[in-house]
Amino acid sequence: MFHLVQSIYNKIKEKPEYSVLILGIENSGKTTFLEQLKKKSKMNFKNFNKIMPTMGQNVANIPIIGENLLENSGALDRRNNDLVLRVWDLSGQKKLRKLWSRYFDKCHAIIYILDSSLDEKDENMSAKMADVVSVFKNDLLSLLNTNNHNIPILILANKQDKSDVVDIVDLKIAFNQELQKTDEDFDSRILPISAVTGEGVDVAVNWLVTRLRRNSETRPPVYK
Ligand SMILES: Nc1nc2c(ncn2[C@@H]2O[C@H](COP(=O)(O)OP(=O)(O)O)[C@@H](O)[C@H]2O)c(=O)[nH]1
Ligand SMILES: [Mg+2]
Repeated sequence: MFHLVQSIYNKIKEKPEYSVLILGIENSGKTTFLEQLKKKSKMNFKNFNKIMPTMGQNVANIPIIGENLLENSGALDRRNNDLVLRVWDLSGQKKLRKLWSRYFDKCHAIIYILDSSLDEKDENMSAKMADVVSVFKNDLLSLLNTNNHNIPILILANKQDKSDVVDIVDLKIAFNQELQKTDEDFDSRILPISAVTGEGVDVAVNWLVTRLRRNSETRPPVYK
């Protein structure tokens, strides 16, 4: 009886909503990652092969139960969620990256996603990664202001399903160097994922939700 009442209550009460930005240069897998979140949440999602380059933005509300997506929570009904991630997939094209910073003050977490795969044409792996790190620095880190110091930053090394990928340790060194240059002590983490297979995505969501809950007094969610 208690569980029934609890379950009905959960369906009708206002839920805390946290905004999460997905940033990263074009082709890194931002939209595929968002579609993977929808897939794991038993929502309608786009066929990964039919995703076109994003011109404006894509937004989706992802239900979370505990620290998990529906797929991993054991629950059958997403209305039993206890919080919502409002996930913004913004365009990574050069001229549109300037718009990212407009979203910083209102967001609760930032995901920076990168393509960590290497193919024959990337004989110079450091050049490819230098670009990824410089966008992280110039379009993200350096535009965060003092109101944003408690925003957790999750860096996702995507496309881990490919045969040749950059060593995660090298990525940690490169990104941590930039993070340490700032005056703020950002809560950050680098995790390997594949947006296509979904590998690593649950761990990533878990890391984020733990931070969002922990920060909920200093960066309160919106109730909707
Ligand atoms: N192999 C592989 N390809 C991926 C992965 N994630 C994205 N892609 C591919 O990378 C390309 C760009 O993905 P998209 O989501 O449009 O990137 P966006 O520009 O950052 O939104 C598409 O061809 C995707 O199928 C992944 O985890 N593994
Ligand atoms: Mg896109």
